[in-house]
Amino acid sequence: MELKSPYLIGIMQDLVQSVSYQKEFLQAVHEVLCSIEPVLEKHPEYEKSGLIERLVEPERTIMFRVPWVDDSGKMRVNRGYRVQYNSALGPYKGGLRFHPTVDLGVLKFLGFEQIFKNSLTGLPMGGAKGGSNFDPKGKSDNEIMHFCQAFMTELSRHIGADTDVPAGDIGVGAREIGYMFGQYKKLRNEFTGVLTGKGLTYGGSLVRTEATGYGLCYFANEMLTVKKNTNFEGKTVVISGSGNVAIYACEKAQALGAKVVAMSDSNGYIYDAEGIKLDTVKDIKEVKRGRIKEYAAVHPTAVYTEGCRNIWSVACDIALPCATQNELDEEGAKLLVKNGCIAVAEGANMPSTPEAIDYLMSNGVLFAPAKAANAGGVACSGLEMSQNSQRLSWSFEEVDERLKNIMHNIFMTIDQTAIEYGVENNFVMGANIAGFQKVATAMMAYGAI
Ligand code: NDP
Ligand code: 2IT
Repeated sequence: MELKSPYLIGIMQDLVQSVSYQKEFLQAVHEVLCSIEPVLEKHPEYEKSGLIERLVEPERTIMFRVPWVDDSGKMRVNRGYRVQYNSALGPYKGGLRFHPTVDLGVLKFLGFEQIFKNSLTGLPMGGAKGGSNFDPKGKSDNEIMHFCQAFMTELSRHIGADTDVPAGDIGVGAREIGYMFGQYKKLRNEFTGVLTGKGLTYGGSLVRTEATGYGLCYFANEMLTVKKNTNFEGKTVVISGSGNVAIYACEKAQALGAKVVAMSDSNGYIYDAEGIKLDTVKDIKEVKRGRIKEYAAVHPTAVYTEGCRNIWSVACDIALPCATQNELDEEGAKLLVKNGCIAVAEGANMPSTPEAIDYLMSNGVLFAPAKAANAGGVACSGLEMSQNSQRLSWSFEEVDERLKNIMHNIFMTIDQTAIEYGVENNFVMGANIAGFQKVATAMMAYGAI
């Protein structure tokens, strides 16, 4: 895709000049700006009020030192961040990522995407993202606790149930949320819904653990039903990653009648022609915090291949990239098309490169972009916030039903938006335009802020 509007070209050029090194951020912005060009044609007042210049700039960025002591008594220092991107629709909301690759560019891309994703959920949430370049791999429980407490000691000054509500992302799950929530509660002497993804005994919501993966499958299943008159039943599925999103995508895909044949981590992938035994994956990943390689030792008929990128060479009908950004490139997309893949739905954030997306869409593969397809996680976080405000907990069935409804509404919205703009089946444009419209309308209502 290429930009044509001089206004948007100017904004993109300024960004490229000022933050040329923030590659992922520039990639995310470029895609959104390309998509919203036709909306700007209808709304010349947006340019006059500098709407897009404001939209691409975070409202606030917090960067801080995180000093913590490791098990040998040595002082370690990491960098912590919170990018509070846009609060037009509600309190800042978005996950925290702990991974050595985290830097400002990565968090700006994630925070920027989160604005539109949260808008699509229909719930009142702004967009944010945060995290640290801390690497949880190989750290003891004690070290994780000390790091989380040190991280929250600073972060606690900047967040709050009505201000900014973080949650998990890569490297941040229930254990980390527990340590951070405990520290916040102690420092502020208040018990509020300041984080989501909490444990069930202290304000967490049923279904939040499963929500991103389940929501992804609800979305993909509906897309297949409406657009190709088919569904997951009897399909072969490949899922990259083996973390929170991948595991619960696998669980729901299997429940919907599909056979999942491959999963991965950053070291390599397993192929099990008989279908992945999810209990084994859960035991390795959730209980033992081990490597996916160990699956082949438990199930000798499965094959482990070193290196994660080749997972797309495994033949499938449906591919669900659920690991990390830019993990599916044009080469991977070509393999998927060659092997007859009919749908790709993104569980991870921005897992497909722009070239991969172009290739998939121009070869008739249904493509569900992350902003829409993985919105179930943050949507369920929004439901956790509602329950916390009410001081009530809803049943599994109730939350799951609401999640299904939200994913259904997102699909309908982006499908209809794409049709309205003359680009039927282009869900990238449908999602970007529909997500943007609500944020733009709110920002215009607020005037120059
Ligand atoms: P987890 O930390 O639970 O799992 C991450 C998985 O991705 C692991 O299998 C990990 O392998 C793999 N992975 C991470 N980084 C890389 C990398 N650089 N190269 C290859 N593999 C990698 O995270 P989640 O499952 O929560 O998140 C996965 C994706 O889903 C992310 O893009 C996240 O932003 C997105 N997402 C998460 C939501 C949530 O609610 N958790 C909601 C919406 C989107 P290894 O163990 O080897 O590092
Ligand atoms: O990318 C995402 O949407 C998340 N990591 C979940 C954010 C949240 O606030 O639940």
